[in-house]
Amino acid sequence: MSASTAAKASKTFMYDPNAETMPREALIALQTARLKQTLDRVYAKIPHYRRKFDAAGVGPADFNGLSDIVRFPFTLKTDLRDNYPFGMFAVPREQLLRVHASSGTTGKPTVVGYTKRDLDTWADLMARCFASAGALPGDIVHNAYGYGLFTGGLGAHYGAERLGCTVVPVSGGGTERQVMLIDDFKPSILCATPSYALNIAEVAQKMGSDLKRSSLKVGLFGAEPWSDAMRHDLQDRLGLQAVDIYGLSEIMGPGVACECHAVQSGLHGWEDHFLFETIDPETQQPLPMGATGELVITTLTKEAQPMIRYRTRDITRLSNEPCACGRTHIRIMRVTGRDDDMLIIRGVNVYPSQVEAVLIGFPGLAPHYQIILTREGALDMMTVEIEVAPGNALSDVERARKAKEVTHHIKSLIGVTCKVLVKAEGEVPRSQGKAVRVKDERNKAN
Ligand code: DLL
Repeated sequence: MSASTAAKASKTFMYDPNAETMPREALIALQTARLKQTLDRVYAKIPHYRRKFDAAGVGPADFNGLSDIVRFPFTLKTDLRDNYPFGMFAVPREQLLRVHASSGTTGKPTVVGYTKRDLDTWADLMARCFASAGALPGDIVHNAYGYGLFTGGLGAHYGAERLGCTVVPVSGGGTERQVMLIDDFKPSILCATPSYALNIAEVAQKMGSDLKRSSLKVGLFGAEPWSDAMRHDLQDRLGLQAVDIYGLSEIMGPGVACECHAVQSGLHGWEDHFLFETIDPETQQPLPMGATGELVITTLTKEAQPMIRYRTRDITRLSNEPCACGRTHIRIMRVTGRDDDMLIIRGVNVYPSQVEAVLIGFPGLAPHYQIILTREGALDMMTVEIEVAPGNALSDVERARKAKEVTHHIKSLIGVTCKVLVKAEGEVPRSQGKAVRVKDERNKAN
């Protein structure tokens, strides 16, 4: 490590350098011991796992090292649904201090629960994330993640407190008030989904508040896929360093992995608490390090609700190349989208975040977009709705010309043919939390 990198890295660790810079051999030994315990516990305490292991012909005794994990069956979101609401817990319900739930696309939500120790671990890991993003004790954290059943608000809240920050628990919505509070309280850290951060930036501009010159220094953005183009746009509008944070309720909530502010490339996955694998979503076979596929996570320390080989549906790749910040944990490279969000348009696979990367920074356009799917005959059609940049009223002819330019760019960069509609200012819906990027009208009666 060069002297300047070392200096940068040393500033980076405000939380738990020993856990984050553990040598690989020590990390493997810790993971192995913790996984062994986890397998014993789930087999003994959760009938669902016992049945699944028995059906697959494996048991905790078959685990003799990390590479044996591939012998164990996957856990899916449907397993949580089938055991709704409280059937996946390894402790009596009375020992849960909190539950969260994520809304499913159909029917019942997925319920997750935490013991006191789980909540402590979560706060510790979120504190690690804040520190890795560049937050310091004493910083003011403006937390615009939604509070409630969603894990974002409370997850960030207790992590920021654990690091010793002052939390402003503003939650999502009421965007003008958010801008006023940022102007008045002078937070240095902003927590929000990237799409909501963009909404805040836009409303601030309309209110005549220049957030670029505000107190904000770091944005902890996650809970939805976003592109590097969006990162640069947010950094530019908000005058901060936009850091990617990843997590999911089934595993814990936010804080499973986070970028470091020193390097901002790939999210450090906290391997002392989680085991990360990637698989080919089609064949379900494990992939080698560096290959792109579906992220699979096993929890190593969860007490209430351990997860064995949970299929996240998130598409990414892992990197074990050393990071200049000094952390030894594996990096989860930017999640490009979910396996189930992938669109197949005339035989071409497309993720909404790829479309985003083309649209953002396009001259004369605002970074708001939505993808509408329709069906024409047997073919799926994709229409991309985008918006003119503020104060840039275009004539119909100019809009059609702009639409053509964008169509051409999407075709040449992603390889998919789509329609583009350039709408007037304010016509594309704004996000208050997780943005709805795709509207599926394929089954809508004409
Ligand atoms: O979104 C937890 C969270 C809150 C993460 C705040 C980060 C910040 P769920 O509602 O269960 O939990 O949704 C989890 O969101 O499987 C991904 O598909 C997506 N996701 C989360 N973080 C990222 C990210 C929270 N940084 C699902 N990049 C995950 C891309 C993300 N997708």
